[in-house]
Amino acid sequence: MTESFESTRPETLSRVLGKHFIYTYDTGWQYEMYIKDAHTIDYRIHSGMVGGRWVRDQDAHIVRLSDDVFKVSWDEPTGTSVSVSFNLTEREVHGVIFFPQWIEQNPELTVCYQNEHLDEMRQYRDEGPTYPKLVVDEFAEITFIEDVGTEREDIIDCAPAELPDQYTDRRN
Ligand code: FER
Repeated sequence: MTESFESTRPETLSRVLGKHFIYTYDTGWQYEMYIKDAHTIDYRIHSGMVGGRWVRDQDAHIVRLSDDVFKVSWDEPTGTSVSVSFNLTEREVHGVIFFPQWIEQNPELTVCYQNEHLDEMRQYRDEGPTYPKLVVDEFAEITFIEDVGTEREDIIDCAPAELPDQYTDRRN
């Protein structure tokens, strides 16, 4: 287990806890995240380099930067590190993803329901190669937000699929 220090203060997170987001990066990569509680996210990747991948109960560090800006950061069992900031007022996201070299070479190895392959992912991570990492830093537009409350197991509960327009067009 990696040592971890964090500044998450649950009492500051009421505006983001229980939120369910769908957003599209400027690259066209489409992601979905559910903020399950102050330390936990579920997510699905609908399209992009690792489209088809989905994960539940990922431990995350979640902080409030202002009334409407929150940052969610975590370290994957694959060795990928991610930090995603949500601007709720402008419905804008900025994400930075640090991919180990082995994922850039074979992204399909991570395309699965990760919870059923955790040991396999840690093994790939430890085999590498890790460096040089692929750093992807991109803005995204939030196309769907709803507040579903915390601790729900029925928000992200199956593999990603093609999303209907109502979730991918921000005019909705
Ligand atoms: C995101 C960017 C990257 C995100 C998840 C990832 C759910 C995860 C990438 C990976 O594990 O390969 O905005 O949100």
